[in-house]
Amino acid sequence: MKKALSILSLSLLTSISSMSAMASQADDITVSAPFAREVPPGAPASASFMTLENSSTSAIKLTSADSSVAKVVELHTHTNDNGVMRMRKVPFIEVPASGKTELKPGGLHIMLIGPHNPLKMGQEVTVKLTFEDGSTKSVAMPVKSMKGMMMKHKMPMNNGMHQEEHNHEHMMEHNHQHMH
Ligand SMILES: [Cu+2]
Repeated sequence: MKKALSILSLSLLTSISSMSAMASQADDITVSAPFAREVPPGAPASASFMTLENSSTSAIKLTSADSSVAKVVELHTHTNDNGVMRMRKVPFIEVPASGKTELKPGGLHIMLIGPHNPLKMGQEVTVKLTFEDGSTKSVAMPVKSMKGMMMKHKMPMNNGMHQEEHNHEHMMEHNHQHMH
Protein backbone atom coordinates (compact mmCIF):
# COMPACT_ATOMS: atom_id res chain seq x y z
CA MET A 1 0.00 0.00 0.00
CA LYS A 2 2.70 2.43 1.03
CA LYS A 3 4.74 1.52 -2.03
CA ALA A 4 1.77 2.06 -4.34
CA LEU A 5 1.18 5.49 -2.83
CA SER A 6 4.76 6.61 -3.23
CA ILE A 7 4.75 5.47 -6.86
CA LEU A 8 1.57 7.44 -7.36
CA SER A 9 2.99 10.60 -5.81
CA LEU A 10 6.18 10.19 -7.84
CA SER A 11 4.20 10.01 -11.08
CA LEU A 12 2.18 13.05 -9.98
CA LEU A 13 5.39 14.98 -9.38
CA THR A 14 6.69 13.91 -12.79
CA SER A 15 3.55 15.09 -14.52
CA ILE A 16 3.62 18.41 -12.66
CA SER A 17 7.22 19.10 -13.62
CA SER A 18 6.57 18.16 -17.24
CA MET A 19 3.59 20.53 -17.20
CA SER A 20 5.74 23.51 -16.29
CA ALA A 21 8.11 22.71 -19.14
CA MET A 22 5.29 22.90 -21.68
CA ALA A 23 4.48 25.70 -24.05
CA SER A 24 1.87 28.22 -23.03
CA GLN A 25 -1.73 27.08 -22.84
CA ALA A 26 -2.66 29.55 -25.55
CA ASP A 27 -0.23 27.72 -27.87
CA ASP A 28 -1.90 24.40 -27.06
CA ILE A 29 -5.38 25.64 -27.96
CA THR A 30 -6.60 25.73 -31.54
CA VAL A 31 -9.70 27.79 -32.24
CA SER A 32 -11.94 26.84 -35.12
CA ALA A 33 -15.13 28.26 -36.66
CA PRO A 34 -15.36 31.34 -34.43
CA PHE A 35 -18.21 33.78 -35.00
CA ALA A 36 -20.16 36.49 -33.21
CA ARG A 37 -23.90 36.89 -33.32
CA GLU A 38 -25.36 39.76 -35.30
CA VAL A 39 -27.36 42.13 -33.08
CA PRO A 40 -29.49 45.16 -33.98
CA PRO A 41 -28.83 48.71 -32.71
CA GLY A 42 -29.69 49.03 -29.01
CA ALA A 43 -29.42 45.31 -28.28
CA PRO A 44 -28.11 44.81 -24.73
CA ALA A 45 -25.82 41.92 -25.62
CA SER A 46 -24.34 39.68 -28.28
CA ALA A 47 -22.42 36.44 -27.98
CA SER A 48 -19.41 34.75 -29.50
CA PHE A 49 -19.09 31.05 -30.30
CA MET A 50 -16.20 28.80 -31.36
CA THR A 51 -14.66 25.38 -30.95
CA LEU A 52 -11.61 25.14 -28.69
CA GLU A 53 -9.31 22.17 -29.26
CA ASN A 54 -6.60 21.21 -26.77
CA SER A 55 -3.51 19.50 -28.21
CA SER A 56 -1.84 19.04 -24.82
CA THR A 57 -2.18 16.18 -22.37
CA SER A 58 -3.55 18.39 -19.57
CA ALA A 59 -6.93 20.06 -19.28
CA ILE A 60 -6.82 23.79 -20.05
CA LYS A 61 -9.16 26.39 -18.59
CA LEU A 62 -10.27 29.48 -20.43
CA THR A 63 -10.60 31.90 -17.51
CA SER A 64 -11.66 35.16 -19.14
CA ALA A 65 -12.30 36.93 -22.41
CA ASP A 66 -12.10 40.50 -23.53
CA SER A 67 -13.14 42.54 -26.55
CA SER A 68 -13.07 46.14 -27.63
CA VAL A 69 -16.57 45.77 -29.13
CA ALA A 70 -18.39 45.44 -25.79
CA LYS A 71 -18.30 47.02 -22.34
CA VAL A 72 -18.26 43.73 -20.44
CA VAL A 73 -17.27 40.26 -21.66
CA GLU A 74 -18.26 37.20 -19.63
CA LEU A 75 -18.02 33.42 -19.93
CA HIS A 76 -21.51 31.93 -19.89
CA THR A 77 -23.40 28.70 -20.07
CA HIS A 78 -27.05 27.79 -20.45
CA THR A 79 -28.89 25.70 -17.92
CA ASN A 80 -32.25 24.07 -18.37
CA ASP A 81 -34.30 25.26 -15.40
CA ASN A 82 -37.53 23.23 -15.49
CA GLY A 83 -37.72 23.55 -19.25
CA VAL A 84 -36.69 27.21 -19.30
CA MET A 85 -33.23 27.86 -20.72
CA ARG A 86 -31.35 30.37 -18.60
CA MET A 87 -27.88 31.81 -18.92
CA ARG A 88 -25.44 32.10 -16.11
CA LYS A 89 -21.88 33.27 -15.71
CA VAL A 90 -19.24 30.58 -15.21
CA PRO A 91 -15.77 31.12 -13.68
CA PHE A 92 -14.03 29.20 -16.50
CA ILE A 93 -14.58 27.02 -19.55
CA GLU A 94 -12.53 23.85 -19.50
CA VAL A 95 -11.09 22.14 -22.56
CA PRO A 96 -10.26 18.49 -21.72
CA ALA A 97 -6.79 17.04 -22.33
CA SER A 98 -6.47 16.08 -26.02
CA GLY A 99 -10.12 17.01 -26.46
CA LYS A 100 -12.36 19.82 -27.50
CA THR A 101 -15.07 22.06 -26.11
CA GLU A 102 -17.69 23.58 -28.33
CA LEU A 103 -19.11 27.01 -27.59
CA LYS A 104 -22.44 27.08 -29.37
CA PRO A 105 -25.91 28.62 -29.25
CA GLY A 106 -27.85 27.09 -26.35
CA GLY A 107 -24.66 26.04 -24.58
CA LEU A 108 -21.38 27.61 -23.55
CA HIS A 109 -20.68 31.03 -25.02
CA ILE A 110 -18.72 34.22 -24.58
CA MET A 111 -21.19 36.98 -23.78
CA LEU A 112 -20.53 40.40 -25.24
CA ILE A 113 -22.52 42.70 -22.94
CA GLY A 114 -23.22 46.28 -23.91
CA PRO A 115 -21.93 46.38 -27.50
CA HIS A 116 -20.54 49.82 -28.33
CA ASN A 117 -21.96 49.57 -31.84
CA PRO A 118 -24.51 47.28 -33.50
CA LEU A 119 -22.79 44.14 -34.77
CA LYS A 120 -23.60 43.70 -38.43
CA MET A 121 -23.26 40.62 -40.55
CA GLY A 122 -20.03 40.77 -42.56
CA GLN A 123 -18.10 42.72 -39.92
CA GLU A 124 -15.09 41.25 -38.21
CA VAL A 125 -14.62 41.45 -34.45
CA THR A 126 -11.77 40.33 -32.23
CA VAL A 127 -12.13 38.53 -28.91
CA LYS A 128 -9.10 37.99 -26.71
CA LEU A 129 -9.05 34.74 -24.74
CA THR A 130 -7.07 34.44 -21.49
CA PHE A 131 -6.13 31.02 -20.14
CA GLU A 132 -5.34 29.87 -16.62
CA ASP A 133 -1.58 30.37 -17.02
CA GLY A 134 -2.13 33.97 -18.12
CA SER A 135 -1.33 33.33 -21.78
CA THR A 136 -3.66 34.95 -24.30
CA LYS A 137 -4.93 34.38 -27.80
CA SER A 138 -6.66 36.95 -30.00
CA VAL A 139 -9.35 35.46 -32.19
CA ALA A 140 -10.70 37.39 -35.17
CA MET A 141 -14.16 36.28 -36.20
CA PRO A 142 -16.94 37.20 -38.60
CA VAL A 143 -20.31 38.50 -37.43
CA LYS A 144 -23.05 36.14 -38.54
CA SER A 145 -26.80 36.31 -38.55
CA MET A 146 -28.30 33.73 -36.20
CA LYS A 147 -31.79 33.64 -37.67
CA GLY A 148 -31.41 30.35 -39.48
CA MET A 149 -29.41 28.71 -36.69
CA MET A 150 -31.76 29.74 -33.90
CA MET A 151 -34.64 28.09 -35.73
CA LYS A 152 -32.74 24.85 -36.06
CA HIS A 153 -31.84 25.01 -32.41
CA LYS A 154 -35.40 25.60 -31.26
CA MET A 155 -37.02 22.75 -33.13
CA PRO A 156 -36.32 19.85 -30.78
CA MET A 157 -37.22 21.81 -27.67
CA ASN A 158 -40.70 23.25 -27.77
CA ASN A 159 -42.77 25.38 -30.09
CA GLY A 160 -40.98 28.37 -31.56
CA MET A 161 -43.15 31.00 -29.89
CA HIS A 162 -42.16 30.03 -26.39
CA GLN A 163 -38.49 29.89 -27.20
CA GLU A 164 -38.70 33.32 -28.70
CA GLU A 165 -40.06 34.60 -25.39
CA HIS A 166 -37.25 32.99 -23.47
CA ASN A 167 -34.65 34.60 -25.65
CA HIS A 168 -36.06 37.99 -24.82
CA GLU A 169 -36.04 37.07 -21.16
CA HIS A 170 -32.31 36.36 -21.37
CA MET A 171 -31.65 39.74 -22.85
CA MET A 172 -33.62 41.38 -20.05
CA GLU A 173 -31.67 39.49 -17.41
CA HIS A 174 -28.45 40.81 -18.79
CA ASN A 175 -29.78 44.29 -18.89
CA HIS A 176 -30.71 44.15 -15.22
CA GLN A 177 -27.45 42.60 -14.13
CA HIS A 178 -25.13 44.93 -15.87
CA MET A 179 -26.74 48.29 -16.40
CA HIS A 180 -27.04 49.20 -12.69
CU1 LIG B 1 -24.95 34.71 -22.03
